Amino acid sequence: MDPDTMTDAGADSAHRAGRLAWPAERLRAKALEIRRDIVTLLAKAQSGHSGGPLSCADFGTALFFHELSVDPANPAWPERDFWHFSIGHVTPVIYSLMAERGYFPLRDLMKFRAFDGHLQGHPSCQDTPGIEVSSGSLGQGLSVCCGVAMAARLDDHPRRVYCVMGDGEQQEGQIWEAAMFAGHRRLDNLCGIVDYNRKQIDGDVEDICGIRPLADKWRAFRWNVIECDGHDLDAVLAAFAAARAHRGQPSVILAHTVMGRGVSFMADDYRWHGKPPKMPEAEQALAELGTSYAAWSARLLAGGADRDAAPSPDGVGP
Ligand SMILES: Cc1ncc(C[n+]2csc(CCOP(=O)(O)OP(=O)(O)O)c2C)c(N)n1
Ligand SMILES: [Mg+2]
Repeated sequence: MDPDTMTDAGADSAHRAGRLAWPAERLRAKALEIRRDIVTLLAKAQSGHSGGPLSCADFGTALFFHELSVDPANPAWPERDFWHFSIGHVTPVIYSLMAERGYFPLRDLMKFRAFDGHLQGHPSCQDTPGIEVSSGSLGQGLSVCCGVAMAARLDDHPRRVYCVMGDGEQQEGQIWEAAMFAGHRRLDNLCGIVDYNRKQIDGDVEDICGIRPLADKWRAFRWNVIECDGHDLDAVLAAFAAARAHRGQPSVILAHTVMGRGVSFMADDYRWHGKPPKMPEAEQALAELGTSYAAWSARLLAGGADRDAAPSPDGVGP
């Protein structure tokens, strides 16, 4: 199934205008830049989470640069899709995706967690344009997304709703209340994405409070379950397309990932859940990613809002 050639029956063309629909090859190049951003902004701040942001980098890039219909120059664009990271601690990837997509200047990434910046450690809708709902307290995001999806249904609005969750986060009871509601209401405009990296803050998810068999659990709550390699962009695009095409049930994509993916000494190690690289570690990480701290921080500091990546659906804007 080729996601680029799929058409949504009855999809509203105004709503679809904000979708970039980049092909996998271009997404792979952007995902590398996202990883460089993540390491650089963490090294500058010397505070924040490394592991989860790196595991979300590939499917996150597909979400922002292929799937979502948004207008970064006008975050409140009424036709927009709704996206929400229920795992608020992965701000390094959220902010990188937002800046690279054109929500705010790339240089702002160098003020992550800084008093004179607008990028809090966890997403704040009062500080950052484009953040719809603050998050950080795990378990709440799917409930928010259920409300938005239900409202879109009642308004007969073509908006789709995307909720990124963690695998450790699946231990939160509130997720399953929301899952039950969405399944019961057949909210097929709702798509959950689970960053299934098998690690959480203090170890292996299966050792701390096992979530297996996760696919069966979601199916039992009447969801359409799609599993994919969350680092294989062709597979991720196919998963998004399958979710978009599915009718009568919400879909959840179990994206199998590796915590810390892309940096050898962080990969698959839960101890990188919540700490930033020290500067020598960042230099090693950035060398593995094909750049250096000096080069990449200079690129960020020189960067405005790259709206080339994000043409305004209204044809307005830079
Ligand atoms: C309600 C709540 N309980 C605990 C925490 C602390 N906490 C932050 S991240 C995290 C681990 C989440 O695991 P996972 O969803 O797998 O994210 P990952 O470690 O893979 O980034 C925990 C327990 C929190 N933010 N909210
Ligand atoms: Mg995890």
